[in-house]
Amino acid sequence: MEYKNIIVTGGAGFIGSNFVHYVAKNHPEVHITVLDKLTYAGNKENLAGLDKSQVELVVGDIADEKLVNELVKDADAVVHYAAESHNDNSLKDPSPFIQTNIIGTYTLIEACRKYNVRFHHVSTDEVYGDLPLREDLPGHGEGIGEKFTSESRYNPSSPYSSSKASSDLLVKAWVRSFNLQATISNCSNNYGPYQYIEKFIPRQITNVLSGIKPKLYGTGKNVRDWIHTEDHSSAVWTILTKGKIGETYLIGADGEQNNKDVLELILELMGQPSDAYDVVKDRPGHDLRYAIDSTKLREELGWKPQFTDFRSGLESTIKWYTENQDWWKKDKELVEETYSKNGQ
Ligand code: NAD
Ligand code: TDX
Repeated sequence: MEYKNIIVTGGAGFIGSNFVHYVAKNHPEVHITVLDKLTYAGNKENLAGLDKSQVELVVGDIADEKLVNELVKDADAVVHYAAESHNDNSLKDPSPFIQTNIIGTYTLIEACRKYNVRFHHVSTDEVYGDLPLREDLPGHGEGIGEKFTSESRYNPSSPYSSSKASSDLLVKAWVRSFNLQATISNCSNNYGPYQYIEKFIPRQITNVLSGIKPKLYGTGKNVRDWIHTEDHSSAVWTILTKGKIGETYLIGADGEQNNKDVLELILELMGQPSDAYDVVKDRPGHDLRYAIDSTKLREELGWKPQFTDFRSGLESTIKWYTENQDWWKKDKELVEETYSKNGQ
């Protein structure tokens, strides 16, 4: 299926803006309307350099029914990235997570139902809760049943992940009850350029660049399944254009790493001693391990990740934060002050 006029919600945030750049570069015939509220995590600069006749930014809220209806009625598809996305923030104040992630998604799917517009919902592996650490499993977890699939049980841990799980369930119900033309994807942890500096990898890189010691939560044994954001973009485009309506696809690139190893690699790549970090207070309810089985997406839709060398992906991400200090420096003090008040 081809789409000529798409709306990308949250297209001024980290993953959304990477998707907008990806589509602008690889599919120049597609017009993109970015609908973004420009919260603290959204930044017009993330769309700098794009042709304004191809990419239009509308600053607004996905929960604004009137605005959403006006935009959706003229679109072929909505790719929905907008969300409150940070677990730590959701533990301090869940309310914007409920409003944006649940009410916002509801507003969008109602508009898509009304105008019969294709909807793709971008979600997270965190809706499935966590897996035990491999070291705690018999045989260190080699074998069947150790990764999330689209059949895994929903079991979210935090206000963030439960609000995302709620939004997934709304989309599933709208497909079944109203024949909403929707697909869902649940992706693992992304890294790459334009990621807001509250998140693990950019926080540690910009700490080193600012002469602050990186901060590791708890034991550092928690495992995340890292994927380069450009691979997430190609996967979402594949699902949007080739995915089967009503299906859920899990996106991952077999990138499991524990936080301590990732931090030590950042330190090594930045020329620092491997123990030059502080251990800080752990996150309450901290999920132990995420791991994605993306066989369905690979075998049914023929998708394959390209950026699977984590070391070189991390090197280019470090280079990006080093060369774009104006992009993050203005926020650094406030982000660190907020963490520090929380003992992190
Ligand atoms: P982000 O916080 O960097 O960006 C979110 C964007 O949404 C920002 O531009 C923000 O201004 C916008 N936004 C927030 N509330 C809005 C509202 N009410 N109306 C309009 N715009 C609003 O987030 P991200 O890390 O780029 O994540 C994007 C999506 O991908 C989210 O849905 C998230 O759940 C999902 N996801 C993220 C990851 C990850 O590793 N970061 C992994 C899997 C899935
Ligand atoms: O300073 C830190 N030190 C640290 O050890 C921070 C900010 C995090 N951590 C740990 C917590 C996690 O185990 O690093 C890991 C990654 O943390 P985050 O970057 O906050 O990501 P996570 O909680 O795993 O969630 C991310 O991936 C799934 C995104 O923020 C979500 O939006 C996405 O759904």
